[in-house]
Amino acid sequence: MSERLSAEARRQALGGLPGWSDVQGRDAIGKTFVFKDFNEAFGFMSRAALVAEKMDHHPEWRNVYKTVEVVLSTHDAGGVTARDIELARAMNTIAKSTA
Ligand code: H2B
Repeated sequence: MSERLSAEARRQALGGLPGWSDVQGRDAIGKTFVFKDFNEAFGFMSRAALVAEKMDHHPEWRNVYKTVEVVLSTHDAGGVTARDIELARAMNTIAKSTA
């Protein structure tokens, strides 16, 4: 099982993840993605869902029209682990190529 990242490791990881930041009040990271329209937002979610399922690591997320709010935390570990960083990175890559 993955271990929670140290404060320093997490700070460094977030430095390389544009748009991601600590979630207030809990041990998690989050990002709000805004797309052109619902079609693009849902396309992003579909592709991210396939990656998440393959990783067996799943996001908490909420979609309203063209906005997707994502929160990542490793529930089994009670906080942010390398698995969250990996999924966050994959989501940024998917969002870049979603158009
Ligand atoms: N997703 C997330 N975000 N955190 C987890 O701890 C987690 C998960 N655990 N997806 C997985 C599923 C676990 O429950 C299964 C049994 O592997």
